[in-house]
Amino acid sequence: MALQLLAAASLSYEVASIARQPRSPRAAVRAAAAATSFDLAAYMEEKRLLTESVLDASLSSTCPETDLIVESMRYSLMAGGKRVRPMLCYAATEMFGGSLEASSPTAVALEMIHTMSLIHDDLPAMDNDDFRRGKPTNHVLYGDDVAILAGDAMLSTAFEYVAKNTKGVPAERVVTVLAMLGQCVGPVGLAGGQVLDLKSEGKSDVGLDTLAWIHTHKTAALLKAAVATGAVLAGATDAEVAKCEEYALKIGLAFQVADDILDVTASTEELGKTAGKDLDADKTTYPKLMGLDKSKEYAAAAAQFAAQFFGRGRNSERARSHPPGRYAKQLVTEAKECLADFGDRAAPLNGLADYIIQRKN
Ligand code: GRG
Repeated sequence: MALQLLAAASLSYEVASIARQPRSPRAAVRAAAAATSFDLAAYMEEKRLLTESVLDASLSSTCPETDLIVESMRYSLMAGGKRVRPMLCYAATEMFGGSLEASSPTAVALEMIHTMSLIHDDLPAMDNDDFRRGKPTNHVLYGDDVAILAGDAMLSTAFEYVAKNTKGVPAERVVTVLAMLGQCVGPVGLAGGQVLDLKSEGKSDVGLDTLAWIHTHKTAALLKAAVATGAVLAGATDAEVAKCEEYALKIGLAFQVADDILDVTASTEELGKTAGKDLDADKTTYPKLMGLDKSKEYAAAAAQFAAQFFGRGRNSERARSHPPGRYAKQLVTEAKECLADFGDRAAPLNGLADYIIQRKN
């Protein structure tokens, strides 16, 4: 099934922009897709289906002794989610003419790392949340002990999976990918960003620079790794990879700003996770530092991204009523400029950036 989807995705991408109607019924996605000649809605749905398929095939218990931990891992891995990181990886690979087969193990690893971070983020020692992706969190179902170990096992499996399953790619590229994945989880990645985030809670002297550092590492680092690894696997040069990383950091920052805003504006049902957690924990967020109105303008790009790309209806209306601010426009313009050399091949990544703001021209 995964291989069939891989083949279908490779073939159909060629004609997607001219021949296909968006398969997603989501009006917001259709509207944004219509803003570009590229059929982003179809592209996203194709990559989402591919991701679900390769994830499903990536993890199974091999003996009765591992049934419980693998069940717990699969529970969170297959719980849905937007699959943004695999999509970014696939889009970058295709931009440089690489094959989806070559990047699929890395796409799996990215989603495993992301899922691990969500399991750990939800633990009582961290954000203490009992609701994620519209379902009870891993520790609520399996207990803190198993959830911690499921996260740990998911992290190590991610690296094992890339090392064992990446085929047809020179070994040095695979080593580079493994190094990039390792870096984005460590002190200058998810873990470091999360530590500073936790230690900033309840403080009144945390400034925008610190907040940007938190977001750049806690959230944007994995998005950066997603785009960069996709590029590396396809044989992009160092300079090309650097352009991709710059692009990803810009959209990554906007992505987390949207999360901050949604935490205070959207409902638990809409989010699929408990709303208002940042306020409760007195976290440093853009709304806290700037006020909600100013941060909405600052991050109208991100609100658009969340509302339209991710189909949150109530937020689509909100996003429409808050035209993009100067900073948001600049952010997306800069992100797209990073990909200017790649011409039409950047359409999928540019399409994602286009969701960040609603352009008037
Ligand atoms: C254990 C080594 C180690 C690291 C983990 C817990 C942690 C350290 C970091 C937290 C990282 C985190 C949860 C950042 C928030 C990122 C974010 C915006 C998540 C939401 O991503 P979406 O919207 O979620 O893509 P879905 O559910 O759609 O996949």
